[in-house]
Amino acid sequence: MSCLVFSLPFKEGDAALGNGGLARLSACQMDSLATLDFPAWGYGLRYQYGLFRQIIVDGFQHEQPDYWLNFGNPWEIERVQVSYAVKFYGTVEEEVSNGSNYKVWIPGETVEAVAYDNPIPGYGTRNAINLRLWAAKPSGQYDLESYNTGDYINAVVNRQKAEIISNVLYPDDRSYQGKELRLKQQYFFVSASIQDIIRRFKDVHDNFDEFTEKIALQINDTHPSLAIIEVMRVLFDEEHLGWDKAWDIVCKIFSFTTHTVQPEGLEKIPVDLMGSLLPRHLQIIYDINYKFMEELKKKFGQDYSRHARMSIVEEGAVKSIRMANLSIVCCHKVNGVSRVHFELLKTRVFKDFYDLWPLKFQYKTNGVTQRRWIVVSNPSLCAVISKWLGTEAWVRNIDLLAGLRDYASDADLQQEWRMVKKINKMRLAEYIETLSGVKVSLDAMFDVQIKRIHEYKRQLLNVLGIIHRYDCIKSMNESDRRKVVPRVCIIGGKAAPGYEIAKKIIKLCHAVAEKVNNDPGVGDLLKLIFIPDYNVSVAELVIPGSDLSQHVSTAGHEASGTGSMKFLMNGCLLLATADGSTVEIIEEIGADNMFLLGARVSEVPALRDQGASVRVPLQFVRVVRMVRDGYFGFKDYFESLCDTVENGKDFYLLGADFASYLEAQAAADLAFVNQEKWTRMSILSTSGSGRFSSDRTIEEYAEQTWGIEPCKCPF
Ligand code: GPK
Repeated sequence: MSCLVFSLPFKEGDAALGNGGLARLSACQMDSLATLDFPAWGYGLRYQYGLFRQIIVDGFQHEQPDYWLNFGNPWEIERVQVSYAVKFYGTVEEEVSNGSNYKVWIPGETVEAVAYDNPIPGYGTRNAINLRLWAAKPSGQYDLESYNTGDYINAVVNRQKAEIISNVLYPDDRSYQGKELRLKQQYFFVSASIQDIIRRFKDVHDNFDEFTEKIALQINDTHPSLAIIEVMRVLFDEEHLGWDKAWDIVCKIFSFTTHTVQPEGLEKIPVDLMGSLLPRHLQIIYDINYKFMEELKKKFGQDYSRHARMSIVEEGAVKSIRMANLSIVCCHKVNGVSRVHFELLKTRVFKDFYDLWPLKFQYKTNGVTQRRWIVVSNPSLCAVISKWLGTEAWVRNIDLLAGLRDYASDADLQQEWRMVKKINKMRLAEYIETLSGVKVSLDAMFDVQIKRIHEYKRQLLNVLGIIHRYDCIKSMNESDRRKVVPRVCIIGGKAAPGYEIAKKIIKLCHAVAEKVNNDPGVGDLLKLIFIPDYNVSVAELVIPGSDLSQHVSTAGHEASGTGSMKFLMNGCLLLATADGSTVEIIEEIGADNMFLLGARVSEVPALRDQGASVRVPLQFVRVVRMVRDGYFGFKDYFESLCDTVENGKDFYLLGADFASYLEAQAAADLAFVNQEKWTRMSILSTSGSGRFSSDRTIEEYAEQTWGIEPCKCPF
């Protein structure tokens, strides 16, 4: 039995407080907000256990808890004096005040939220913004009854249970199982943040007249969308502003970004759960929905199927609240995260809403921060860029990177560029050797796919392509073998603990690696490395050391993708489908400077309709057969994995795209042989990456969605 447990040579572990691209995007955006001098704060949960650590035992993923606070966290400031009571359960009662009826929520449980501040300093500015994370603590309000009746021990133990709320991050991105603890986390986060925002506003204002001018709240996917209802509740029930005034404020301050394409990825909360945990919120949701349905009737008459599709309440087997519909109804803007995503929102996912409110819908293509993804993670490249541009100003003004275009064919720059890549490849090769014992050749093309494991991201396509490459090498004569471009294929990513097919893909990577890496007949021509516990620190090491990176989701499934942008900035060439933000990357750097493959978004539905009769190349049939027949062992275990791509069940179209995938890989081989050409493409990738800085995304949000301006620190 082999067991790999690794720690990186860095000073501290990641604060792994998110799952994948969604949270990493926020991290980049916080850096941009601070650097561009915007007056903005981020709110989140201070999980004690971040995303699980992935360890690999005999090629299988196992999850270990990530108790990241073990050695303390020097970057946070605990604000014991900033804490709020968060209520759950209980009943709603009527109260008469000043001759009017009001609802009063009598909670059944109260938990305290304590603030931990994480300052985010901007680059080249005195501005620092705040990421305020909430930790759950027992409420300060003692349950006098149990203390008085002498059940002291139980009373203390029960108080400790409160801390469970912020204990652990749910590791399944985009699957929502209607778990009570998850909803509790969401409301805990939302209630504390809204109380904090309103308190900070009230510190300097006597009434709510300027609330909509001073405050803009961005809902990052639907997870915090209860904030909308919470503001409505506070303004209506507690501040007694009246329904219309409260509603007007809510509609003006909230905007929503959606990050998904799949309708099944949209969050739904069972009504029973909502009614028990948050009884007053459920009433308010019903009231909002009633008014919305009235509006629909006026606009579309008796089109009941349309009403049913658009309703915030889903009347299915399990009656549920559709959090995306709620967010669209209440927010003044709905943003997608790339142009392709925007088109899909308009024509498929939220078509009915787009018909009703076309002006609400916009998109802001995602971006990443060059400060972390070039300056911090690739200091050698940073130095070369600054030298050739004659300035470091690109660190704050990314558009300047375009200036490198003029030197893309310059022999001196090319040489320095290659040297940087070599240094980074050496660093990565050392890491690979320490963790796997495999020595890799620096002359090989480092071909990388690192991201969460999902069927739609098609890591399986990559592995099947590697099997094909292996199969070809095995059948070559000596002279053909001399023409093979050596490859080091690197795959990394975590599978959600309950996502069986994703876990099988990880096992297949290991099974194939075992065979290929130990085949003396293959040697340096092909190596497959699975990097365990992929996280941001690993990415900082891997991305600068990559030659090629893969972003091969089935077209129409990746809302945007941001990993590709990090590779692009680091001069790694992309092998990609025309999906998500890749379509815009093509416009910036040109299709000639990357390796495109696969069906386009518009072609996917027709291919799916063909089912089992879709054209699949023989090579595909052969490599799947090798896996099925047990060529890599674990014959029975891989059977269900093979079933997902054969016999008309290949929903993600691996078979249909396989020939094109192999062609793109062959084109990459050909380009790599010509190092001048490759280096030119690499320089053009970096120089064309400016549009994909989160600085641009944030500037668009500030102008088009929030209506805010930079506010320079006055001292
Ligand atoms: C989207 F809906 C979700 C989710 O639950 N988790 C997640 O990481 C990602 N995402 C998308 O998959 C990416 O395409 C996108 O770039 C990223 O969010 C940020 O928008």
